[in-house]
Amino acid sequence: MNKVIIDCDPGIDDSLAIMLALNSPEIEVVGITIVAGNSPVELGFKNAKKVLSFLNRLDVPVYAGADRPRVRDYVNALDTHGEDGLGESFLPDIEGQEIPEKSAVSFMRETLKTGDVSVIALGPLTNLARLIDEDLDAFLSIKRLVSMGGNFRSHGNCSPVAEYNYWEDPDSARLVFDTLYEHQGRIEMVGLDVTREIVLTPDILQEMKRVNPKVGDFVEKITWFYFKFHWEWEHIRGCVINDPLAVAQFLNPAILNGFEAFTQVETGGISLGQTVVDSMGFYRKESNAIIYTDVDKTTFWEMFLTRILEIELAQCKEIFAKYIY
Ligand SMILES: [Ca+2]
Repeated sequence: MNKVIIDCDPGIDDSLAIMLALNSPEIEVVGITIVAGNSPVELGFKNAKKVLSFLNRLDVPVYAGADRPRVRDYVNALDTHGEDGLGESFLPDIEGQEIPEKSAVSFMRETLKTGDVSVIALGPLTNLARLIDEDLDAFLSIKRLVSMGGNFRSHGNCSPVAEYNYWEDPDSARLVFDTLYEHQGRIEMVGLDVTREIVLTPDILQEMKRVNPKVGDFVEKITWFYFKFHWEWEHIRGCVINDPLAVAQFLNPAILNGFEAFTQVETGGISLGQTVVDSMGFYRKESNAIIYTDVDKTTFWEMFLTRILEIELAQCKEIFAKYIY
């Protein structure tokens, strides 16, 4: 069994990623750690509990982590995710679920030491940077590190060149990439080049509701606000769901393709948060990142839909094939 920690900032697409992960028998989610990002950390904690409660999986522990970026001021993304961080679904808080004393970083320190636990990071990398500060060995023991963040050829989503997670806390992202370089580690960067290909359209959502009303209605509740946002800003009919792709790639490494390169994150100026990918090898430095550039959309959607809707592949193909292209 592959053990994973999901480090996230739920967040609409984080919630979909948690749903995918917990419906995947190949992995055991040993804990969910929350970082300030899309939502402030207390709200992210509450939202994780709402999703776990929906999935009947309140047994999965949730820990609260960093409430602000390493250096810069915290800017939330509630304009994108709604004032409750879950698409203004205003689902009720789950009773009796307090933030535990143990911090996200303490939990990571204990859990990662065994060397057989991976991290799927779906928010800013602040918790991981704090882990580097507090316990470098534990950080270096991460079995596999998959991060939704950054971009290579694709334009940014909160500046012309920067993706939100790394823009929000570029200093932490920088430290994570630099530390991996120093210790011959790797981060798998699931950036906007590939996540922009994953668009949940109204057609897909409609069929999801028909096939599994309970799950479909829940997904509609949390994504509807996001649909409106995408129409207003990007004129996309549907919404880009970034985070589940990182989970899918963890489960099936054939979904994404890319290349290895030395990569750094800019921490100032007009390129703040940009991932500078040395794809041509100018710096003659060893790679510290796998940069994904191609996505097998059909395989992604088949995995996502069969698992969260709990349907067979044949049924999935029959219903959804016409909407996935
Ligand atoms: Ca996220």
